[in-house]
Amino acid sequence: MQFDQTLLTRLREARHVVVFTGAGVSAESGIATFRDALSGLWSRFDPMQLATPEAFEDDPELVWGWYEARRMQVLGTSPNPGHSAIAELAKRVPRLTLVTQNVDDLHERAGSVDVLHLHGSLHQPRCSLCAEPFRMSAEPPTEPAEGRRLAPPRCEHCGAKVRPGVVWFGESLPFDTLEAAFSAAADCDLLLSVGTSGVVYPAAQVPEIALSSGATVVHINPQPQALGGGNEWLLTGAAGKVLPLLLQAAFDE
Ligand code: BV8
Ligand code: ZN
Repeated sequence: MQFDQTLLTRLREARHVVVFTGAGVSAESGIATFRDALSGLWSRFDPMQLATPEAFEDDPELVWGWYEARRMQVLGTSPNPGHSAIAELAKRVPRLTLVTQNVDDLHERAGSVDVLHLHGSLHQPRCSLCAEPFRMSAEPPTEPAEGRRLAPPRCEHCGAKVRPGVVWFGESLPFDTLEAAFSAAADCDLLLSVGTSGVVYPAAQVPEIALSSGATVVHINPQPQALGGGNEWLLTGAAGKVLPLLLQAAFDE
């Protein structure tokens, strides 16, 4: 894969790089992207319907079962070379801020630290009433993660239902995390947007803020992306392939 020298120079000379990831960065770890995450029991549902407070209110066992199946899937897989390249990039540039829309912990397991999770995490369930964190079993699944209804556990503190620690549609994003992501985007020289279709707001504002603040924005995606012009670049391909090659071309040749 050939990279434009201008792009390589900008990455090498960047003072502050933001990496903004979506479900695509976990695809090569076998984690279905959000829209493909509905198989089996859930194939008849639109994720937009299930990932809402109303759905959990309406049918807690269906929704909790879906998140548990997804959590088990994450526990049963591992980071891919895309996650590892992002962790490696943090050692090659003066400052890197990693902002993810993903609710898995594959960035952390690849060695990234201080990950800004805009949409929460599968691994931090909490009480739906008093917000007390709830400790889940952390051992990988014995049987393959298949779909079944599951009653959500009860909070040890107040007895209310435990809910997934994710941000549902219609819910606000964690304010401090979003603020930190927006200010990093406004400050950075270069933003890598990896594996996101950029349809979900306000997260999708992160690359827009970087671009309007004069940063170079590089999309890494197998699908063509509509580019705004000037400072936007597209590297067509899978994150697990493109990112290691990009680092090698920029820092090792
Ligand atoms: C809020 C956690 C308000 C849950 C998620 C109408 C217009 C505009 C906005 C709205 C609207 N109606 C409602 C809204 C707001 C809504 C929104 O944006 N809706 C969109 C869909 C229209 N947003 C919200 O509700 C947000 N909250 O606005 O609050 C508010 C304000 C004040 C007070 C109270 C409330 C909350 C949004 C958070 C939702 N939660 N996740 C869960 O995971 O179950 S979002 C979820 O979908 C994911 O986290 C991800 O971020 C998002 C997108 O999922 P995917 O499409 O699967 O993933 P992605 O986009 O990353 O696409 C995959 C990409 O990877 C593709 O491009 C593919 O080509 C590429 N790819 C595939 N393989 C690879 C690859 N790339 C690289 N390598 C590969 N190998
Ligand atoms: Zn409670």
